[in-house]
Amino acid sequence: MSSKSADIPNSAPLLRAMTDSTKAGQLPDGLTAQDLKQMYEGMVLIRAYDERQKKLQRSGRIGFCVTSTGEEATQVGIGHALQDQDWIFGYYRQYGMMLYKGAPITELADHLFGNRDDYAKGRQMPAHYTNRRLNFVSSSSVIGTHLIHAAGAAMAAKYKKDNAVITTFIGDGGTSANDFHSCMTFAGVYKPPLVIYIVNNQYAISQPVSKQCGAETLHLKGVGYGVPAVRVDGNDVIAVYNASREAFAKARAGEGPTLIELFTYRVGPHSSSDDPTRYRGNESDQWLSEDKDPIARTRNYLKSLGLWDEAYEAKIWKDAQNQVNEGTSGSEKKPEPDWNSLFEDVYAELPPALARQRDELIEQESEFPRQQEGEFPL
Ligand SMILES: Cc1ncc(C[n+]2csc(CCOP(=O)(O)OP(=O)(O)O)c2C)c(N)n1
Repeated sequence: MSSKSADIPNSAPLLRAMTDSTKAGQLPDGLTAQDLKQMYEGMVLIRAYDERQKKLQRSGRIGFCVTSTGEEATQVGIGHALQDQDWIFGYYRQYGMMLYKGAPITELADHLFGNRDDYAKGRQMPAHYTNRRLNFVSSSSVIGTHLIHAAGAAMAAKYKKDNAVITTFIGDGGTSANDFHSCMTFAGVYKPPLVIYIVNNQYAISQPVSKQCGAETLHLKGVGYGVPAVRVDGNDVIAVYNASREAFAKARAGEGPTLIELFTYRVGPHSSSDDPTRYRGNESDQWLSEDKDPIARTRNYLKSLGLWDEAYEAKIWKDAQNQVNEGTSGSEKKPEPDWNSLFEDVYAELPPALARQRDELIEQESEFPRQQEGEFPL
């Protein structure tokens, strides 16, 4: 590694499942062959979606995107352990869980294009997804604010005894935000059914963990607040699943919160506005190697179980790409939201001053033709 590379903390062991040689060739406890293939296919779909997002952005058809290439196992391992009544308070990099839980690609793409069917009506920052059916709560662009909402929701779930687990997510950099510490205080004191994930992908934009935090590992931040904490190999989908299943069972049994540090790597840029080669050279190449890439590792594990062959591989990639193509091409053709929609959703009855502004805007808009469809206005 170059001197610029992330300073990988290694003083606490990472919980692993797939790379334990005694386990190779055996189905893990509580998972069927079908589960493992479903998880693998889920990760493939996320990567195919990321590839499409990048192309759409590079060709100027969407303005901005965020990818999670390299972090697929963190999302699928957790997604597999979640139950329907559970909640997800994530940030911009957890959309893979929505895909895994069956959110249609079109829904995600409508949001990226900010078109008339975008659930946020073009008002949210792109890549800030949400889904009511999946209890996937819309996040703010301000890092960390959702963590205190999650702690509050978990306390409510405890009082209501509704058997829901609340999950929340923060990046390594985000653990420096005040809201992380407020969330941890409430979690430690009130012991609600909350599972806090630190997705340690080793960088907060250009800042490696060693420049963000004096502690050697991030899971230690749980210990200080009285929240049991574990450190898991975030590129091992079964280890992520196992840790989540255990934490969720504890939460449902009234045994309180858990903090899970998922040690992983962001292979791509922070967002489409970032150029990571400027601060870490070509370091990311090594994280798509057979022994690190979560998809390659799961593929090798499936092979060891006799569950994989070339025809299966070709089929699932083709299916994923078709799904992504169909989902995104429809979204591109849809028109932008109506100007009218800017004035909806806050007041049951629009105050006269706002109604006047709306009428003026619509009148002006009819005088100036819109930009061509598909042209991003930035
Ligand atoms: C309070 C706040 N400070 C700074 C920013 C700018 N910002 C956006 S993303 C980001 C880095 C976040 O890194 P990390 O928490 O490690 O998550 P990752 O993107 O690596 O998954 C920063 C500093 C912000 N959005 N909000």
